[in-house]
Amino acid sequence: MALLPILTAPDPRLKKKSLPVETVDDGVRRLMDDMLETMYDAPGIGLAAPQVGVLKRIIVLDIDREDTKTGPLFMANPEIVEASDEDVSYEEGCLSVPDHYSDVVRPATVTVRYLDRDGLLQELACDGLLATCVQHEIDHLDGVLFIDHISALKRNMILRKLLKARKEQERDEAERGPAKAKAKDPEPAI
Ligand code: GNR
Ligand code: NI
Repeated sequence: MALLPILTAPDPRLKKKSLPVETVDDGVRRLMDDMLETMYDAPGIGLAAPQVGVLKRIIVLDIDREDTKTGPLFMANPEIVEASDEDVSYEEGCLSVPDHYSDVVRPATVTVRYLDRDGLLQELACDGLLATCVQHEIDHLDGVLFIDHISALKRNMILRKLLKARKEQERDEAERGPAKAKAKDPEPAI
């Protein structure tokens, strides 16, 4: 198993539509396992393949709340086949939009059809946080982030802040590079 780097917005790969998996083979299973490990390490409750730069329709989830304990869920080609008329608002976050949270309105319950880790067709009725999360993850497969569901004003503010934070980090790393090399220089022998 391996930890995979998580892409953060703005990144063009997060805006692309992912392609369906043809068969759930060992390669797909390995990616699912690496994604689950990456998700637990982050930590998060869901992760979609495009977040680790792989444009395939694969998601993993594990909700562990008092009311909902799912255990690890692995889904290839997930599809919403039923959604409630009733909507709910939930404060969402995203590992690809670090440190920002917004209320998003989505159907309260959904039924998702998918291929599991063994390639078997499954259907799962979801409510509560699981329903929100599975819709958030499927959005990623279509190049949609939770900030695409909020006002353009808020979205652009968040994207500007993310870009600024990234630039500051890059600048810090560039400054630390030579500083580190300096620290390794031998002490002058007086
Ligand atoms: O860890 C996560 N928490 C979360 C909280 C509310 C709604 C959705 C999520 S998913 C997020 C992990 C993530 O970015 N998945 O794509
Ligand atoms: Ni996300």
